[in-house]
Amino acid sequence: MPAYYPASIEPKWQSYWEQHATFRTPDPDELKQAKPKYFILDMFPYPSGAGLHVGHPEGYTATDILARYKRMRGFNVLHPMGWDAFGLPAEQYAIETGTHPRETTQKNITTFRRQIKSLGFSYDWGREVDTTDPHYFKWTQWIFLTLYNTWFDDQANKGRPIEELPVPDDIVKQGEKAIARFRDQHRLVYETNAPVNWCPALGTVLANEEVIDGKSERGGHPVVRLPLRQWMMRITAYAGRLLDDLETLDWSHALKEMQRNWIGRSEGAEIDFAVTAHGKDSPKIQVFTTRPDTLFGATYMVLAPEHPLLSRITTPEQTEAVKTYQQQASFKSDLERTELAKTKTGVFTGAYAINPATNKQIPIWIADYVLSSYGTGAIMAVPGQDERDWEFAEKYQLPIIRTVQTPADFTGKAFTEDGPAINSDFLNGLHVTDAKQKMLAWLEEKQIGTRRINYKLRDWLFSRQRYWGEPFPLLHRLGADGEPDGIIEPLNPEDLPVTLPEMTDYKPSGKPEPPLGKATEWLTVQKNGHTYRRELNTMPQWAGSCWYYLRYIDPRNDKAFVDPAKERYWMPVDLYVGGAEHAVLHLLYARFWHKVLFDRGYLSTSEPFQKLINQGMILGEMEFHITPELYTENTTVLEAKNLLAVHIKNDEEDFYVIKNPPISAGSVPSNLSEDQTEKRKGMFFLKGTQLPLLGRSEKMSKSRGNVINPDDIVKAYGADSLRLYEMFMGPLEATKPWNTQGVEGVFRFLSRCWRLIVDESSEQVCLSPTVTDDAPDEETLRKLHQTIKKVTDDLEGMRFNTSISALMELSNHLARLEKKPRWAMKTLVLLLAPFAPHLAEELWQVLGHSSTLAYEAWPAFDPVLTVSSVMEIPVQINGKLRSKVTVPTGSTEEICKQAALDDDRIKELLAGKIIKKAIVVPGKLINFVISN
Ligand code: ANZ
Repeated sequence: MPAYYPASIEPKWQSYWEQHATFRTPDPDELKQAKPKYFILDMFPYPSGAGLHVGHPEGYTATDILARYKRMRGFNVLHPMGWDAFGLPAEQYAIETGTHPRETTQKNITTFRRQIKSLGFSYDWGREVDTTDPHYFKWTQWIFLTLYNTWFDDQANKGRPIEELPVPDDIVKQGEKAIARFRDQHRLVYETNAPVNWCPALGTVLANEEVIDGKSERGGHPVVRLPLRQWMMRITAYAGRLLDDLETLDWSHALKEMQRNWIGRSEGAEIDFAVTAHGKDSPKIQVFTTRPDTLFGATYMVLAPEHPLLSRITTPEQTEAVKTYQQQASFKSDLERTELAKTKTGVFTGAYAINPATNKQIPIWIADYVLSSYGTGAIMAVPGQDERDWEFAEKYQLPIIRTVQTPADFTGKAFTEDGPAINSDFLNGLHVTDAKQKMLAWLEEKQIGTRRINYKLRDWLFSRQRYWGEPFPLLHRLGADGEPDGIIEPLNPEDLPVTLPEMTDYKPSGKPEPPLGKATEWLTVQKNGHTYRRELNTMPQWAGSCWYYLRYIDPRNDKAFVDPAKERYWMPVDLYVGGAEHAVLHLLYARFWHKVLFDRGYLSTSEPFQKLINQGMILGEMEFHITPELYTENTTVLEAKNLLAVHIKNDEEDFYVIKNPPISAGSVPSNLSEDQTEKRKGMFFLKGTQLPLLGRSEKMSKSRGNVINPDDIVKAYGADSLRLYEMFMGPLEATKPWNTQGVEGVFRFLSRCWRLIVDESSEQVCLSPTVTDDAPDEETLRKLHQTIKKVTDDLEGMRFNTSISALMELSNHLARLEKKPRWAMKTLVLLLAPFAPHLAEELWQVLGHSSTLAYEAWPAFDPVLTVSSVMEIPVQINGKLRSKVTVPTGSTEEICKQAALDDDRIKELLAGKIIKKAIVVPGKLINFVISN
């Protein structure tokens, strides 16, 4: 009767853990004895209305297995969970239905929490955080102020308090406002007029990643670029450190590469070009180039349409054309101007500059493929060596001079590879690297150029014109006219948090202005005899996730965002697991904040996440299609009694039957199930035939209808099976297709473990009479030690799938035993515990224990017993092979010799003989030298 029935076991243990606070993590000062710490972190989810997806439990199960394993190994484990709960969907829903975003968010959190708890993860729920909770975002605002009050000292290469910023005397002389402005220009948080993506149809400003090909991701509405007052964070100041410190991290090469590419370090030079025909005070245009060696081939210059010098250098005849072009460019995003642009466009300014190497006049153009936000916003164009410049030169008939010798077989246009310099005077003959160095030295000597490192990384556009986000803790002082007078007053820490005003109307105003502007009472503040207006922007969703890992360390502290002693104990995060979609921005932003807090003395580590793993994506179930090419006119599809036969006439003509896919001739069936197929040499075939199939699985999505809901799996098979299956699918980091049959497979394995220990013939759950106190036999002993070693090594290496295989093998072995040694059963249960904790707890109880196994010691293995159990060794007498003996692998000389002496044949041959010498090479051979 008591078959394995997870629905009765799992809720029982979940409430046991909750009631006993089994996974409450003690603070370091509560520990009675010193313990090594292990901080294991999941990327916390955005609690969407759709509920948990099977992709979530993948990473959560991996970390949970390790958290449980580490506890059993004596670590003090910090394993928390929380909610990244600000965000656009709740606000859009509020606009549509009038439901307050807080309500929607809380409802979604409740669902997520229930779902996550139903999977039996060993989180310390007492440390749960919610980014929308004022007790939490009070500290997000506090950290914001810390960044606001920090400037970056290039010399010291670190952030320092704004009060320590040296203010030049002439500014001090100009008074309060000038000093304030000077400081504002140097803060890590600053204001600027930045172009934003404004979507009139949605009535909101969108983040770059919410705009696809010039249209809003939601609804596909046109998006225009508008300049708007924006808050920025000076992440670029930290570009060098964000790049260099990647070296110290235990992250995958691919992940580090993504970060490196995003930061995009470029080594090159800044070179000055003098503009002609402007008399003595002719302005200089500075360009950034990574190829100073090509200077002799710079036949024209291009400025970004926004370049500030344009108004000075453009000739009257060209002014109109330049203005029109500037306006057109202002509507385009950087992406549209560069990667998406089909052709290059530009306008001549009428002005010329001098190429400092050739002393020749070259025309100055503007073109939108040059971006104002990179380098100096101006380039020297070298069409011979740069493809973009070539295309432009060809279109506008500008001269092209090659400065690198092309190979004889080169037929292309711009030549971007290495080769000897030509047409370049003192550089001729030198290859690119040497030519660069020589040109740099020449430029420096003539004082027309300097070495320069640039980064692709842009400052972080930090403000959003939305309701459901953290308000900025800043006030704008109002002048007599009721308008901001330019003085900004940060709030004092004791005035935090600034909470959101209660509103009923979340509708956008139709203008790119923040909805908080409608909260008239909330936005005006009286302070020190002045009237202020609150900053109306809110923070982007990234803000809350920039530091949540620190709050878990000390979640209820209302004096500080984290207590320094606790921070020193827990940081850095030992393992961080999450999706690759956060491989760039979230990690860069969090590392940036962390470094600032470190510089300001609030943290003890300069990097937050020591080791990081990206779990692979889980795709929908495999679908199988008959290879479409096989549908020729010779293919006929016959229908008979619900069976479909596909008949193919070709050289290997055959007759195939497919079970009931409702297809018609010419259509491609895709609902073959996996058991109707077989895989040979990496290809899928219709089972038992030569008919090739295309096996494919797609991303899970609502529209494809292939989304798997974890709740359904838990209901049908239990949480332990879901956990085990997600780990058994393949390596954690691989992309894997879902397969419900696989869940059945692991369910059968767990049922077998159950039957090993539980007496199924009894009415109640009790120990099977086959479990005895007998000592395990030699083979079982070795199997156990080998499995302990395998599972331990695999857990350390995060190879969950292979450790599960080892447990399956062990259970098969144990199932074959008539009498099952209790010690073997205990070991199996302890090894299983991190993977299938509910079942393990239940079996542990059946084995006679009265409390949780969560802190039981992890089984140890004896290395001697882990090697393959026995081996044969040849036994010689006077060099002649006489017999073979079987000994345990790794046996000592003594044991080998004794085994040989005990061998019947050897005993016979040695009878009455004197052994002069016994040569024993353990594991290889035994040779007795005797006198005849
Ligand atoms: C002359 C040259 C010759 C260049 C050549 C390249 C190849 P990275 O840093 O690797 O992306 N550039 C500089 N500033 C720019 C801007 N604001 N907008 C668009 N392009 C810009 O590449 C830097 C190179 O991109 C610079 O080197 C410059 O073109 C261009 F054979 O200068 B080069």
